[in-house]
Amino acid sequence: MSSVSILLILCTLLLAGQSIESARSKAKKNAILIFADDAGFMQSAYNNSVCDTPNLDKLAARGLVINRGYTSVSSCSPSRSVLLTGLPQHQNGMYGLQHSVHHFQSFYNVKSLPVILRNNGVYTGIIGKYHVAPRSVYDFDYFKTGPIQQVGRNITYMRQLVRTFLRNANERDTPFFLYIAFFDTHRGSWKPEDQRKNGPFLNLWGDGGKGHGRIPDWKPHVYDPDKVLVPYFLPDTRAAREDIAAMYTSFNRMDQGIGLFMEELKASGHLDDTLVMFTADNGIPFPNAKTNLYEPGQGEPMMISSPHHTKSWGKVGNSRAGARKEITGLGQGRR
Ligand SMILES: [Ca+2]
Repeated sequence: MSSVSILLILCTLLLAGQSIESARSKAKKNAILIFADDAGFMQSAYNNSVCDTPNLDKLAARGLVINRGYTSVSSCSPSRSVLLTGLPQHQNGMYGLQHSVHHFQSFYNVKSLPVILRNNGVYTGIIGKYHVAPRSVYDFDYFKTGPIQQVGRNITYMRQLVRTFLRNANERDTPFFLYIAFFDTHRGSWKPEDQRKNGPFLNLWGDGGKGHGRIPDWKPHVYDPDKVLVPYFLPDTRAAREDIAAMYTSFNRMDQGIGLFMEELKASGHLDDTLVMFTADNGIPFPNAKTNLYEPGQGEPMMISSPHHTKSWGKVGNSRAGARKEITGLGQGRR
């Protein structure tokens, strides 16, 4: 069973089961799934000591770090379809990418997580990248999927959307499921002029530089290419190091966004009745990783923070602590 299937089952059991539990208790149980795009193992929880991830570190301290998480397919739309249906792509129909000429979509009779939850009285929302179809299969009550960069990288804008969603949930007085799908750390445009302006990972977009705009809540971190950790599956070249440094900035922006969302969750009164999960759709956008069946393409970071399972806080699931680090000597990757 893939890790995303486990997540789906967790959500369904937790949320849909409340119609039974609510007869006994007024306590609500909610879920937030934070989904990164093409993100790797840059958190301290996975032994990266260079990229700053204080908010994912806090989440790790409040939850379980899964050390053997995998996607079903190392490609965006199919991975998301599996996440949201619990069915492998050959059963849900999303064999390839949804957008443009690829034009894949799931079968009309597929039941997705948000629709199942809605039918059980759960308020559902998506903020960020969608990349699945059709809407009738993958529908949410609160649907904020564009403009794409604004809903996936502008952490101030995303924070406002999260606040609105949580306010709506409180007004409805129902449990909720919120799917926050970042565009970070996907690469930006391949056009040389766009890369020069915004950086290869849109790492300059919104940093306050000339023509970049400013994301008010973001404090950009710039990384020295000489100090980044080059994974074992990449050549240690200047070009690779510069790309990794840019990706760290994008990853750190996401981390800062997660900190903002957790503040909003706390302010809404739901920090202690909400399951928070973090994972990604496929490996990092580098050779041997994204779209490949190798470990760097299929392996995903994964954390699950449950306020009801405090004994698991700070622990690592299926740990072989230090083994990977010792084998590669790189200090980056799973434990
Ligand atoms: Ca992706």
